[in-house]
Amino acid sequence: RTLGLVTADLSLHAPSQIAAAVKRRATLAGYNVVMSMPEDGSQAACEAAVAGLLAQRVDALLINVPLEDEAAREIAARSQPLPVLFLDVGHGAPVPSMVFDAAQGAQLGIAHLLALGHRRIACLAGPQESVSARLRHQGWRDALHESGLTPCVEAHGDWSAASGYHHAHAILAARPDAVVVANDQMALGVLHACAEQQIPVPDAISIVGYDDTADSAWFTPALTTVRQDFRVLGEKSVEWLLARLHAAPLAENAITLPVSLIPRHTSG
Ligand code: IPT
Repeated sequence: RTLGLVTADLSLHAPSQIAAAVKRRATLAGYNVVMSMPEDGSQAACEAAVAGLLAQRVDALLINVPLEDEAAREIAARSQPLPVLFLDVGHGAPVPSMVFDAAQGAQLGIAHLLALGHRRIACLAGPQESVSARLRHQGWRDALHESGLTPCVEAHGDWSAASGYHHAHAILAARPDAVVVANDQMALGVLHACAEQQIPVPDAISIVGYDDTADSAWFTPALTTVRQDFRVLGEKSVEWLLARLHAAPLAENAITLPVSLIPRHTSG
């Protein structure tokens, strides 16, 4: 009995923590997990990864790579008749999905900074090819707009700490009061740039991350961030597949998981 997991780059913290959580829950249920990591972000690469897992006779599939609606629909069709659940698609995607609430997460980060009195807010978004990155970015803009504000500067990184560091230079040059960052790894790069330029965090600038990966409480200073509970995602996604495998009629098709703000020491 085997579950297949198609996963985004496991050198990134979030996908690796999701994979660990999936593995833990599957083991508990007596299932083995086989993983496949597509070579790039293309639909073809994802389809090849799915085909590879189907050839290994998996019983069900979890897909944790960012996919546009049409690509997800095709992959779901190719996976039939196996149960398949998508973890990184848009809210209205025409496939079974379990996704974190990106609009809520974006709103929480902006509301936190506004409540601290910040008005010049910079946005460091994730890669434009990622659905979740776009939703977080749009959520920030919407939340700022509600207060009559726009981002004072915007950039797109690739989720890595190196890209956060690289883009921090243009962002810090715009002298923002605060930066919302689409993930904790990029926030780590921004913190490094602040330290280098001797810009004190949070006294001169506040930083809010996104993910709350296991290391984020150990950044200097400890990172204020939006928590996506990867353990809960791993548990619930495996349970969803198990319910489908046992033909439980109650399994919902589009599940949104809430996120929460974890205030630590990079905001003030
Ligand atoms: C998303 C993470 O928030 C981000 O940091 C990055 O690791 C990305 O995954 C990789 O695809 S979490 C995902 C379930 C939207």
